[in-house]
Amino acid sequence: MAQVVIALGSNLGDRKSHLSNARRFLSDMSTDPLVASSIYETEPVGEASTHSYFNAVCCMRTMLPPLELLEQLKQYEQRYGRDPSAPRWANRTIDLDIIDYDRQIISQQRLHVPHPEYDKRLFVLQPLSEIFFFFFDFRSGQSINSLIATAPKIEVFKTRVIW
Ligand code: A4P
Ligand code: MG
Repeated sequence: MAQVVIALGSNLGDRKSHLSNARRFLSDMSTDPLVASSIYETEPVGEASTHSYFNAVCCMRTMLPPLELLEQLKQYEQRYGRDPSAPRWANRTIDLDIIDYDRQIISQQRLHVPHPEYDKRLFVLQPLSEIFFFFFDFRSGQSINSLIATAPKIEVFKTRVIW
C-alpha cells in the first residue's frame, strides 16, 4: 500500500467546486480516510497563468502503481473540463499532480516523482506543511520549514473555505 501526496490546483470557473469534486474523487480512490489541507488562495506563478488559484494538498493510500494512478488523475482532469491541448501552466479548471509516491524517486517519460520543483513552490509547500508538519525532502534532507523559507516568495493566503 502506497502513501501518496497529491497537489490540487484550480484557477478557472468555480474553483471551490472543482477542488471539492476532486477531493471526493481522491477520497473514493483512497483505501484509508483522506487527509486534506485547507484551501489556500495563491498568486499565479508563470506567465501562462493569469488568474489567482485555489490550491490544496491531500494525502491518500492506494494499491495503484504510480503510472496507473497518473492515468486515473489525467482521465479525471479531462472529464472535468481540463483542455489537454492547452500549453503547460495555462489556466485550468483542475490540476492534480503527484507530489510524492511512497517516498520513491520515479524518473519516467510520463512521470517524475517527487514532482519537479514542488520544493520551490509555496502553493504546494504551505498546504503540505499544514498536513505534514514533519515533512522533509528525502533527497536533500531539508525540512518543510526550511523549504518554505527558501522558496521564491508569492502571496499565499489560507482560506476558511469549507470544502
Ligand atoms: N508528469 C510528470 N510528472 C508528473 C507528476 N508527478 N504528476 C507529466 C503529474 N503529472 C506529471 O502535467 C503535464 C504532464 O506532466 C502530464 O501529462 C504528466 O505526464 P500537467 O499537470 O498536465 O501540466 P501542467 O500542470 O501545466 O505542468 P506541471 O509541470 O505539472 O506544472 P505545475 O507544477 O502544475 O504548474 N500558480 C499557482 N499559484 N498555483 C498553481 O497550482 N500551477 C501551475 C502549473 C502554474 N502556476 C501555478 C499553479
Ligand atoms: Mg500540473
